[in-house]
Amino acid sequence: MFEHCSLCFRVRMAAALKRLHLQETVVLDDDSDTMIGLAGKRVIPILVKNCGHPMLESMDMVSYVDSIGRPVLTGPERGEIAAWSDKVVAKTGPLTMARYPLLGLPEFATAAALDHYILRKRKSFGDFVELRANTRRYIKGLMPDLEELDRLIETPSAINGKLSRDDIRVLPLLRSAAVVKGLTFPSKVRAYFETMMDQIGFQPLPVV
Ligand SMILES: N[C@@H](CCC(=O)N[C@@H](CS)C(=O)NCC(=O)O)C(=O)O
Repeated sequence: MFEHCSLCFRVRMAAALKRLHLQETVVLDDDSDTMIGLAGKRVIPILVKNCGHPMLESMDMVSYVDSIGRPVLTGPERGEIAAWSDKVVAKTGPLTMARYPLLGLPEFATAAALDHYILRKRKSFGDFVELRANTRRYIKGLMPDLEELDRLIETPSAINGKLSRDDIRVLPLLRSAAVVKGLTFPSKVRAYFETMMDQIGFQPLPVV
């Protein structure tokens, strides 16, 4: 996993909700060899089951983790929440991608790993300094989506009133968005974010 990765956080969140131990290994961004050795290709997250079999799809990993013992993600799912998650990723990326390297995260612990990340993300998102310089514009673009989410949240401890896969879709995206200094969550979004992070026992990432 990478510490900054929201897909990885889906799996970590599912394990935490179940109070299951998940052995977490952070790889350096340039350590493709480890990923290829486990999964046959460069991909994150990878869940290696106790039998040694690797899983490569985060939502399959969530289902697998939830199937151990009594399931907790039993609440209803709403199409609006999945649609919200799908569309918001494009709006958070320009804000978050250029900030992750500033957070002192373990996947960027060497100069080579950090530069590897910057080079590959610069290809899809553009220059990081320019992205950060346009923070206000990107926040403005994201706020209507956060207001929409505010209207969709049913309770602070489960987006649809009872824990479901929709919580797994949304909380990791909020954890990522929360790294942006100057981005204020609407009140129900903030309450949901704080309650859920508390429920799973994770501190938010640093804010820059
Ligand atoms: N369907 C996969 C998608 C995985 C995925 O897109 N992972 C990205 C990281 S967020 C990745 O592996 N990128 C390759 C890289 O980091 O070089 C899942 O949900 O687990």
